[in-house]
Amino acid sequence: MSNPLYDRLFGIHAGKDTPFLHLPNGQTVTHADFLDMSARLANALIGYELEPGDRVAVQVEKSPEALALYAACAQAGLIFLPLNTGYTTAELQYFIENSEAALVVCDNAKSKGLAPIATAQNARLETLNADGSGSLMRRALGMLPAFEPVRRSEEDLAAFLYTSGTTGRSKGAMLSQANLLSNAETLVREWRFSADDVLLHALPIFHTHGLFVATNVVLASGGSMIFLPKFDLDDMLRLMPQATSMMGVPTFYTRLLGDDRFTGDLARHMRLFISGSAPLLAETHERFETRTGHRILERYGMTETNMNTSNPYDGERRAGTVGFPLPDVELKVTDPESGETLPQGEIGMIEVRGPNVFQGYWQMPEKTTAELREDGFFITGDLGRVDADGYVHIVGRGKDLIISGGFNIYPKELEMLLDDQPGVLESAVIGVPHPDFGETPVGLLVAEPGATPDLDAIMARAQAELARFKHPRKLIVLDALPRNTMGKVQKNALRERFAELFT
Ligand code: MLC
Ligand code: AMP
Repeated sequence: MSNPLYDRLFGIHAGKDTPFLHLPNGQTVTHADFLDMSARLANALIGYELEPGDRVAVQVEKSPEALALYAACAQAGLIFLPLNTGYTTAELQYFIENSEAALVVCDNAKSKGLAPIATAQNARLETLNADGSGSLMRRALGMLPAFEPVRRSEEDLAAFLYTSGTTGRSKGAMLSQANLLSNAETLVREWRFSADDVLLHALPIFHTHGLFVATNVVLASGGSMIFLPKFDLDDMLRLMPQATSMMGVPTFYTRLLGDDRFTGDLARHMRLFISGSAPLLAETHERFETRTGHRILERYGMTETNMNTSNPYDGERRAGTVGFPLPDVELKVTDPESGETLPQGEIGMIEVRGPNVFQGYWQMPEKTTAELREDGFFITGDLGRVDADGYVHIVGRGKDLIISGGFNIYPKELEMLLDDQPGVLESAVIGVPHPDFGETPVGLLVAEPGATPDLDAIMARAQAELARFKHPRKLIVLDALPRNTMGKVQKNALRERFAELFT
């Protein structure tokens, strides 16, 4: 039976004793081992009486078993919904409810808090811990290592990834099998991945970058990965000589460059360094080339679209640009107000269309209509221009978004929390430059008349409710927020004023 995602990423490796995952402890998981694990997990999932199309919400640490759960969902026709390990129980409640998940898989440490939420949702709750233990694997280990993939077509949904909006709650971006496959196969060709590749994989596997770019590309090419639980500088330096390629957010590159042990010698065996998820400073690009002789290949994508553009493998990788639209992606720059295409070279809203573009937001037809045009163009929210040579430049964001170390933070979510705190009249959250994370959030508060907000208590509240990466790095009380004649807070003025807070 046909199941294109499973067949083309996983099934092609059936019976192969070739390495797939090299673990930091020196162990290797072969393709055959991995597929055994996936089949056992698929059997376990089906045993929970899940139906094709059901959502499986997964908040677990990175491990081979966690990755096999992705494969198992593909094999069993279930929709994989990975969640940032930093999310608090309060944040998770929304995702579980909104997606109407049928199964929630979490770490033991989170299961107590999630149990009532899962019960209220009529969802099953199983555990999977960083070391592969937990109720899910316990059950899977008793299953057969064979599972006939559930029949699916390319149009069927494979995954939901939640992405926040400038206003309101997070939206579940629905990605079809074709969305994932078309992008993976394009990237293998564009970036020349092959079975000889060993990718140094230190990204989390709950976002587009680590899961759909890095992992799918390695799967589609038959290569292997040095699979690290997280970015650890010592591990990176120790293992880089065994790798041929690396994908990372800009923080990976600045951290490597910040360590004198990172030399051209360590990177000699490498064929390709790729950066994305946030802007790579031209200065980082240049320092990296001076140190190693390698020019980083920068590409541009997002949750709703996977990858849209890439600098060329052969040809000039231009610092400060994200390269050309991928072969099957159309890109245009439009007037944000009218939607009309602008003359070449002008700055406007980037819109993209192609087989990579998602199917819409889960149960949010108005949001889908607002961002995904009827003719298939997706309004990215990124402002950019295309230069005379065809290179795309991202020059800013039309959406109010902060990217810290590759994680997105929507100021609105923080502002709503800050506005609710005792003694706070109003607030504005801005991203300011940060040497390690690129940008970091700062909360600017205006006190109610006569009140003195307790900043420590407010910070503690934010820490209790929001994932660690979203915590404001600093809270500052101002007399008033600058506003334009329309009454809109002038965040640009605030960003300028506080630009040097951390640099
Ligand atoms: C961790 N922390 C962060 C953070 N990551 N804070 C702000 N921003 C981040 N990105 C917290 C930690 O919990 C810790 O809290 C403290 O900050 C310092 O931790 P650290 O040890 O310095 O951080 P580390 O764990 O090393 O993580 C940093 C990182 C990681 C950059 C390696 O964030 C990372 O792997 N980022 C990649 C994100 C990513 O994959 N993005 C792709 C999205 S897909 P405490 O309390 O312990 O001090 C996408 C589409 C596309 O955007 O185009 O790719
Ligand atoms: P996400 O929705 O988490 O997938 O984040 C996607 C956003 O990250 C994009 O809309 C861009 O704003 C940003 N982004 C991704 N890659 C790059 C890049 N190479 N340069 C600048 N911004 C990027």
